[in-house]
Amino acid sequence: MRYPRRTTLTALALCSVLVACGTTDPGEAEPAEAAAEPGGRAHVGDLMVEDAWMPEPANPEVGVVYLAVTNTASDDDAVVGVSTSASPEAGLHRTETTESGASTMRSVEEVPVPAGGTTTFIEGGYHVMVEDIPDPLRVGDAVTVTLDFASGTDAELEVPVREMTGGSGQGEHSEEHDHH
Ligand SMILES: [Cu+2]
Repeated sequence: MRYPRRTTLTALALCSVLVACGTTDPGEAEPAEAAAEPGGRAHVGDLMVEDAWMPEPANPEVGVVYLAVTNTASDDDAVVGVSTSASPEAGLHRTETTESGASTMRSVEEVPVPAGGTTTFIEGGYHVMVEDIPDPLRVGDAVTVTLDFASGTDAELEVPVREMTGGSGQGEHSEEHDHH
């Protein structure tokens, strides 16, 4: 009896296209894809960065980057620095809600990524803040973002600029940064 090997290969190919195709085993990642990948992903050692994107800036000089970092190592790690091709001015920020319900944001030294955990950079929480953007970014553009980790790893990824979806976070940002 002959097994239909092509069927298996087709299933695998399909699987890699689907986003929610289960967990990715770092040991089985294709070596060719180990460095920077297009489409907001990077996989370096025990660190995986996924779903990175930048909403098209409402204020052309100010942008944010959202993403998710997963640490599969047995030691805690942290994002301790960030840089981007979009602007020389990039930093780690956290939006917090005060007791009165007001939303403020402050710059943070590091963003913890616990062992075996995922930290999400998201509207209303941690984010990469990009200021003084010299050339306006539009939907369809991509910028390079490099995250520096406490462990010494650097993860470089290509971050697509996409249409902003829902929420009012960008308005808060623009407002906040006008106070500088
Ligand atoms: Cu910010």
